[in-house]
Amino acid sequence: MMKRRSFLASGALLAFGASIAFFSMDLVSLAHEYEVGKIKVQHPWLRAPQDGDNKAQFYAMIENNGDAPDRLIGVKSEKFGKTTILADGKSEGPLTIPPKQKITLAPGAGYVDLLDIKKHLEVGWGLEMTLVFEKAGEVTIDAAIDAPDAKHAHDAEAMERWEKAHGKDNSGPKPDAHQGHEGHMMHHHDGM
Ligand SMILES: [Cu+2]
Repeated sequence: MMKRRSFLASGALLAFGASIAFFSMDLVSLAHEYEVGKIKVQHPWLRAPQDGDNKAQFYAMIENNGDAPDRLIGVKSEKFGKTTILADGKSEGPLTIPPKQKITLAPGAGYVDLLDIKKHLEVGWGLEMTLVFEKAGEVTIDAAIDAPDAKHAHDAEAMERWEKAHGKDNSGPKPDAHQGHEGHMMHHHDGM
């Protein structure tokens, strides 16, 4: 698992890059990427569940440097149960990555639903999970856990809003910050 600090560092870089040009993330994607066979996975991240919910959405940029199409056919981890791949954001089905192309799973486009999450996913940390590609095989990645309303990977603004709403600003933890939140009973702060 990556340490929290490295996520914050790369988040700051990404926010900086994003403010210049939203689609120039390549410039700052030096770290946080994984390779298996001809497939490269960049900035895997997820939107943490809303308070009290147990499902999250997974996103990433997936590049196919091979000469043949490959498909993302599975996503697994002991931290969640069933997953549903929605390549077009609407209907269930594997995600095809054509040769020499990069596919971006992002809010408003394709994503993977992670269901039956068995553990609290702490925003700002990472979740180890395995992606299964039809040809390239399996690769274990560390997905950044972003705020439930994050617009892109390492969305520092969304994280800041989330931290304020959850009493995690600079004034330190406030034990009562969660009172009145729905689903507080499911909200365990035991780290990852
Ligand atoms: Cu990243």
